[in-house]
Amino acid sequence: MSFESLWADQSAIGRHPETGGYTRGGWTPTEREATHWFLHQCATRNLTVESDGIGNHIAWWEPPAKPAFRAGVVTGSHLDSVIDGGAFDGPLGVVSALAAVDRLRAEGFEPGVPIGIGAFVEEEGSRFGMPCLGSRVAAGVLPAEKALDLQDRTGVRLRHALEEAGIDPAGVGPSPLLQRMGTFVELHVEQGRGLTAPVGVASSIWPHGRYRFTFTGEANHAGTTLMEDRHDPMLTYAMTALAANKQARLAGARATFGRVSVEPNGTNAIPSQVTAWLDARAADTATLESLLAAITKQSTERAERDGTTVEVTAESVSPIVDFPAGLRDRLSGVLGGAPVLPTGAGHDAGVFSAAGIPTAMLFVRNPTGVSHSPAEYAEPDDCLAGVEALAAVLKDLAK
Ligand code: HGY
Ligand code: MN
Ligand code: MN
Ligand code: MN
Repeated sequence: MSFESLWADQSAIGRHPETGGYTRGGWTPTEREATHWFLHQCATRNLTVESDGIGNHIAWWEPPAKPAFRAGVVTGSHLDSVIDGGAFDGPLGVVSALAAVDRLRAEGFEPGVPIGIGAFVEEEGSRFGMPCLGSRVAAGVLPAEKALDLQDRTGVRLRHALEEAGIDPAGVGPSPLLQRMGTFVELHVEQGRGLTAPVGVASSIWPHGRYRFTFTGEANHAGTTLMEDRHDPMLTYAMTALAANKQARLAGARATFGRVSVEPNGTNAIPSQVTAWLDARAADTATLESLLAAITKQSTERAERDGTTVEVTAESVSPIVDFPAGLRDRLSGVLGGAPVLPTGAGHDAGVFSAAGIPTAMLFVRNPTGVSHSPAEYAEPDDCLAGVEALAAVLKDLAK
């Protein structure tokens, strides 16, 4: 099956007819449909699928002389998306992996070690708020109990979402899949404007975190309460969002508030509480920490003025990931000196690298430089260049 037909098949799953975007939250029907499509493609290629308790999968192309349990080279990414996200973030890595294996088989390559194709669940954390949820549980950095208690916006806990998807929550925990992951290479659409060549190699992932800000004030009547008598958490939130934007600009960092909920969310009552999640990122850990401290300080000062309170909880923090230089340079060399660049986006590759697995990433050029939006794009020729690059890298690593 050509890359083009694989891509057409997969990207038809869950595409919104108006926006062209995708909302594939973990274990939701459209994400399940995409996962089942992937598993079907693996079955038709006689790949041996190994799955873990939370729903990560690695499909293995074993060398002909089938040795016993051996580590191999794994490539892959995720099939879930953010809310109204783009087509490429995640799926491009999974579809390119299938196409790269097809290409290597077609040219008669026989791997010396197993080659695995991975699909890791809820990487975006768009449903349960925890980025790289599947890979973090697999790597043992997120305890199963904490993961199973996570709630989505409708109040459904992960344990119940798994049961609804036919998955027994008792199986959730550190994954045996990682014991066979000798090397991991993730191909991913580039998500800024950093890449001028069709394919690049990642040097590092910025440290980043998600922080829950809870602003508490005093519910009251929108029409009868004098302005000076109000304790409006919406005001404190708004001023905090402005402060975050200013501090991020000053620090050369990035800060965004999202996932905002207002209680009670009426039109004629001053709310009692506003909850908002801050996504903060910086090129180094010290800058990230000082950015968060500056935003929290200004938020607390504003809360004192407003007669409200603010509570900040670090929901997830991902340390900087510097991909191993030897592997990075090996990939760049195989690709004839492909450009090397950092990314401000988190990835499953970051989790596996932090778990001590030799890891690398390939980027495919994104001319719009937009991501987490239907405007995310990669040219067909650049996608094919990505498949060719991935096949060359797998051939080099698995020979
Ligand atoms: O949010 C991120 O950085 C990644 O796209 N999951
Ligand atoms: Mn991604
Ligand atoms: Mn993403
Ligand atoms: Mn009234």
